[in-house]
Amino acid sequence: MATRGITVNQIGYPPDARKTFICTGEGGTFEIVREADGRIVYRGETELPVYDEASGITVSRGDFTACTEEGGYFVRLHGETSASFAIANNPYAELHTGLLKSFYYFRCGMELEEPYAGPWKHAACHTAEGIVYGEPDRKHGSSGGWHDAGDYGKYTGPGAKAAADLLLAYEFAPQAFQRPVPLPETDGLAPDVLHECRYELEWLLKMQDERTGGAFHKLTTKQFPALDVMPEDDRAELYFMPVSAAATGCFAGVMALAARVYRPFDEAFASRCLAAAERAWEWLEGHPASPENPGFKNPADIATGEYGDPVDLDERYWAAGELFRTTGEAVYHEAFRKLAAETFPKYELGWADMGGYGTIAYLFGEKAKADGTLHASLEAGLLGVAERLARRCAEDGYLTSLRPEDYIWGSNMVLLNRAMLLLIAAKVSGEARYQALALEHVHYLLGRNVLDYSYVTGFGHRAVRHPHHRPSVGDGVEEPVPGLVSGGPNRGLNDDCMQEHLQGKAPAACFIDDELSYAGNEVTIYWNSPAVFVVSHFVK
Ligand code: G3I
Ligand code: 9MR
Ligand code: ZN
Repeated sequence: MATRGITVNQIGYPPDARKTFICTGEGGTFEIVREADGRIVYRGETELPVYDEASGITVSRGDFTACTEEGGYFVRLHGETSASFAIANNPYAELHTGLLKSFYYFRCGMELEEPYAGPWKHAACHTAEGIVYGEPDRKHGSSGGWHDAGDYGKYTGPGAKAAADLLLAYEFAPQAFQRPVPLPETDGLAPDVLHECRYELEWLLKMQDERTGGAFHKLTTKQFPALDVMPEDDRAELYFMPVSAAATGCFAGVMALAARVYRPFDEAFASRCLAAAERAWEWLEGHPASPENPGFKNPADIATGEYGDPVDLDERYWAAGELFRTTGEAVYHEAFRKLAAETFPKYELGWADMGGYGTIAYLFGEKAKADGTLHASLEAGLLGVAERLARRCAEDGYLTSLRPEDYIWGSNMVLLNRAMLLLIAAKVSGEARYQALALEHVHYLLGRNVLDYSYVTGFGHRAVRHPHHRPSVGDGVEEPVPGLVSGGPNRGLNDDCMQEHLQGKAPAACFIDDELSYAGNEVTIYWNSPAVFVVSHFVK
């Protein structure tokens, strides 16, 4: 399907939202046409064209906010048409369920059965014990959890980020999780998001070294299997790689968060999570942060994702903040205040920079218990970041906060993490415009971008179809597993496929829908999880 010059959110827009399409070039008089009967429901003029640095082209925007009647539509301009889209009361409900369901497809260690998985069913995988690296005789149960991405590794930091996003999504926007996915565990008692997340948390608990309380950095085979290998056919030995402070910090953070969220549903599980968090905290106390510690590095015989992170202050800060919020204990407050005085990013929600989770924990914890000065300064800092993002949105041709330099490996996570921050800022300040800007980021993800791609498999008229995702490549099913967020444009062109096809492209155009492009078109749990968080805020 050819790229269209007129781009829209290919799913659609809520009636009361600002509605904009973006087209390449000069624009002019446009029409909004109702699909059912070809009737023109609105006629307007595009705004003055602007040069979009990230895309390397001039674009024009057309505003049709005035159209509020539910229905299917497309944009027509100079005889060209856009993809069709809906104006609907709850347009993202199916998308939201699809994004959440992707975690079920990422599950490791159990059979994905046809009633839930449809054609993407497969046998149980990775059920063997893992070997503690360097201790060939020490083996442990290692099954469960979610595969990280297009590969079958399971990594503690990325798993903690993904689970945290889902738990926070539920805390901030519970209304979005009322419908069953459904999942094998659906019981009508706890919402499915908590069932899904527990699948990962139970695995994460296995990543805590029972001897020391530290968390193993990752559990993977030595090499990546070939691209068409189904999970159940990947039978190489699995290794628990050494404990790292970064992994232990975010392990403590997510377990303390889980203890709070699961308490009303399952007291015993909540207590297990809290005990695990406290034990990990003790490990951190016994292994203070040091600028000399380079963090985890792959040993010479290990080629899977490194997820290296030499700065662990942010993970410690998250752990302290979350333990304080959940327990109210002064020791964690004291630790948090000390860590807050150190210099590291406090508003990032990535797999490496996790300070934002600590800040959220402190800002949304019991205010009466907080240090007023610190609380106010973190709040002001967050709103300062949101203001900067808002200014960038105003400068960007496609209305997102991404600058040309932000189109890196996993740029769609940059996009979605920014939208998360804007939504948090909207909660903190009560400013609805931050929420509206977050929605502009969703529009980009779903097709309103220079490539006219919806970056979510199975959602939108021109969705990516060839993700670097082993099950999608190896299962013999034509359609990829649905609901997966692709990494997105990456100006670094860090794989051979991108190198071959994308030389000289503008940052936002550095993307190819090819299964060989692992640096642009892979999928991961921690690109899907901020998407769930963000879309939750626009679902009734
Ligand atoms: O942050 C810097 C930025 O400041 C700089 O301008 C830019 C220039 O290249 O680089 C940015 O760093 C990039 C970093 O991702 C950002 O998060 C690195 O170049 C880039 O190499 C790095 O890529 C990571 C990639 O692994 C390679 O290590 C991705 O974040 C990470 O998502 C990805 O993770 C892989 C796992 O290893 C294995 N499993 C699949 C997964 C997804 O592809
Ligand atoms: O498939 C791997 C993907 O999951 C990783 O994100 C990526 C970067 O670590 O590596 C991919 O594996 C490639 C390897 O690095 C180089 N040879 C080709 C592999 C893809 O089949
Ligand atoms: Zn598996």
